[in-house]
Amino acid sequence: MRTDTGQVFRLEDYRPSDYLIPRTSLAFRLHPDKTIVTAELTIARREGVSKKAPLILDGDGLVLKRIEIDGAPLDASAYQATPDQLTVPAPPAAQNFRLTLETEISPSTNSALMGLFLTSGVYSTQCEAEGFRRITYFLDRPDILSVYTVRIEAQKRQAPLLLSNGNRLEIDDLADGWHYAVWHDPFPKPSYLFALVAGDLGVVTDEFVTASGRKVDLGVYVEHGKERLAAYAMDALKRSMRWDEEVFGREYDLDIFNIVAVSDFNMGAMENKGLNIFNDKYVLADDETATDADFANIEAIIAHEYFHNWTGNRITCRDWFQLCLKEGLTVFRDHEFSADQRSRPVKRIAEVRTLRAHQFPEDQGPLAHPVRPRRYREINNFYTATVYEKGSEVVRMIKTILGAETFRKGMDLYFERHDGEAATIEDFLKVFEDVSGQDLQQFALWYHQAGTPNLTVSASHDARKGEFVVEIEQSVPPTPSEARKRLMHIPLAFGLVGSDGKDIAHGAADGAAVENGVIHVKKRRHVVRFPGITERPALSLNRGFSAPVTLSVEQRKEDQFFLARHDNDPFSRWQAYNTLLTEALIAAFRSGLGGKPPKFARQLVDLAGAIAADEGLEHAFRALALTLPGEADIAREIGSGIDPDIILAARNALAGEIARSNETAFRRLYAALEFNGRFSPDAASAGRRSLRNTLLDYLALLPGGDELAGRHFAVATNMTDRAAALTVLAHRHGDGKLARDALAAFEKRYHADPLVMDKWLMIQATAPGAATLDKVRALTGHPGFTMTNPNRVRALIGTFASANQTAFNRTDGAGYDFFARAILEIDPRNPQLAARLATALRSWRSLEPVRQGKAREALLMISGTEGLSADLRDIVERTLA
Ligand code: B3K
Ligand code: ZN
Repeated sequence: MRTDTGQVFRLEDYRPSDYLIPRTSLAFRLHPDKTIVTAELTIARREGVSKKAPLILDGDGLVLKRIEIDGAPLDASAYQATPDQLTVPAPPAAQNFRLTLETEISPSTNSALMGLFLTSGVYSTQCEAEGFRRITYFLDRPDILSVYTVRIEAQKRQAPLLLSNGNRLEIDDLADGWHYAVWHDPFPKPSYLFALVAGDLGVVTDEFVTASGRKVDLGVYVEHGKERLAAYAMDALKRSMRWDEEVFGREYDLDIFNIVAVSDFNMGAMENKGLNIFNDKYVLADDETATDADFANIEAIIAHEYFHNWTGNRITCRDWFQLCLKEGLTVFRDHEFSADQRSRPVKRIAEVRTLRAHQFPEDQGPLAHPVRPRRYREINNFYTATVYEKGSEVVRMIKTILGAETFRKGMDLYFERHDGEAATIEDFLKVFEDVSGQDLQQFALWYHQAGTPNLTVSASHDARKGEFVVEIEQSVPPTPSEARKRLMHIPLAFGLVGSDGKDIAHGAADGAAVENGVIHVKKRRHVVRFPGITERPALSLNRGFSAPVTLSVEQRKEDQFFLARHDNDPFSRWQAYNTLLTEALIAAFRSGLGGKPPKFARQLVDLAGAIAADEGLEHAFRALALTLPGEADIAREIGSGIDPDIILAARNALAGEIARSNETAFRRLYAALEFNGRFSPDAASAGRRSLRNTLLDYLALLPGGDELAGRHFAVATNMTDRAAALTVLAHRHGDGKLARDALAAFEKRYHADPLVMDKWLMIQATAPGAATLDKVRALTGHPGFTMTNPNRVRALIGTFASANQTAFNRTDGAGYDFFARAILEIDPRNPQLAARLATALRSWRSLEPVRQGKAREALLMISGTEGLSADLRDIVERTLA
């Protein structure tokens, strides 16, 4: 483990390296704790660099066994090797030379899961961001592009399968039961995209013929016996390949594309060139084991990693500050893919919910950073919702500002101009300036300034003048990265909705650039006047969530209700009802603080029934509209002085009232949505299940609710319904026999399937109420749980901290204490996992004083511990700052 050196990396310090590595040959002789890695690097001094420039390579925990230059061993005085660095102070004067390095590494004890590791009998790698330096000394930075040839030797019985990037050149037997394979990747790539897999796995194969008629062999490798569970992933891969050709004009470039599923992995998946490595959670699925949400995630992540082949691999990042160049853009691409494969409005609502749940709190708390950060201590801590999700929103805004056609021209130019390069955000913005002739300087602030901008809006109608006036003011709150903010360019899509629900055509407005239904907010304050408006319209704002901002709109309740029923933009229609619900819940929270029971408007409660029954709306849309804002959503909107118990009580009260008032309609619909046909994971079928399960959630609050949920559980024919019913039972009727029986039945059925048991752990970890802590503590001793597998830890401890407001934030601080101890136990083994978990404490300052004090104690306990990893120390210190 690397302990903290306290070193801060700064964007302005970037400079090109003195040396390049045009070719890299690696030979692995695989052994659990004595793998020999021989690297033969062609080193080239960059044009114009002094012959005296020392060669300094990165390492991380390495032991150097042998070093040669141009075939001659190096005298001990000619180099210095520490675990973290190799220095050759006076390399040969020639422009090019060959450096041979031999290192010995231990994959079986590599519990950090960075570099080469052996878990569950499979050797695999993870090199992004800086894991390659745990394999051999290298210029381990993304602007060093090299052509790799990789030879893998292993015992054939243990590892009949030997994979690396690119195309396979050779495979043959060796003496004593060993064999080898040689792989060659013709595309120069950064070291973070190197990958190796060796083991004994099953495979599903298929092929894809590209638009230009080239055949690509596809393989999805999984544990033996699980091949059947890889069918959906394979299908998603082929759909992704076709989509990228059709929508972005991007064809796959190698003859082989492989995906390998592994069960111990720190992240979702990794886009290594031609050899994507996946957390098995995002590959394996069938109706018996996966929920509709799992299917949707698999589709999105398969697409995401595949799309990286062009946005990330062919064009990579100059340095890690540019991470959003590949991540934000690739998230945008996978969002568009899912929108095209499923329902665009439903997908958009889901994206915005995710953005608000993960990115907004980050932007509003101590870990806020710009989409393109300017400094970091540990780059692994910057794979954040801001870089990914807000990064995607920024690309979406470019498309909104330029229009679809010009955006596509810009993307084409980006691929043409930068293919084979390591690029920057400036390069990316420049292509759009070049194709559009627009100056994007002010817009670029979205990359440079952290914080969620707020727009304060009010509108008035002058019937006599026939004028509708909208006043907009922008502000960007200070964040740790920038105390003072500059004014942003915010593209605000809008509509003026008439009493028939249709948009009123509006003539030229003055006071701001209004173009194609978008107000371009660029100044602090805009007054936008719409002439010729005789009837007072309802103002529909930020349609499709055109900008990732918060809005404070002065709006009449009647207008909000009107939009919730009639806005012709489906996103805004959902938003209007969601805002009404949120406001009602905040009011209920405030009256709860004063010890008064909440009161909810009849109209609000009745609207739920009307939405549920509206046949003009997709099932999935109705389900999303009927899902009340989560406890964390409500807390975020309240902002400070949070008491999660009062929020839960308010939310339960509203849910109960909606259920009681709409009982008849809900029961009828619940029955009508029953479906006994063949399972399909498609969006329409999933939407139907989702609406029915949302109704179950309400009906379970009524007398006999536990029996209803018990029945739903007993007759379920797929995991979506089964998990939904189990959640209702465990969360709403946790003390009852039906809940206990269902949990036991689920465990009995799936005890041998760790991924399904993760759901069982998660459902229990998220049951509201202080008592859940003891349950979670007990579950850490369950035979299916282990602190050494990231998926298990995230399912039980991660969800407990990030998704159980009441139990985690217990007033006595016991939730924080348990959590802090778990993090300290994990950190020495797996710093990345520990650091990622710790971000669950980022909103501690918004809690009421007692909980705030307890959370701070837990953070101080972590930061006061000696020998913390760089990863964890960075998060904890920024959280406390
Ligand atoms: N690029 C990887 C993430 C790597 C995370 C390293 N800590 C997966 C992805 O975003 O596609
Ligand atoms: Zn990615």
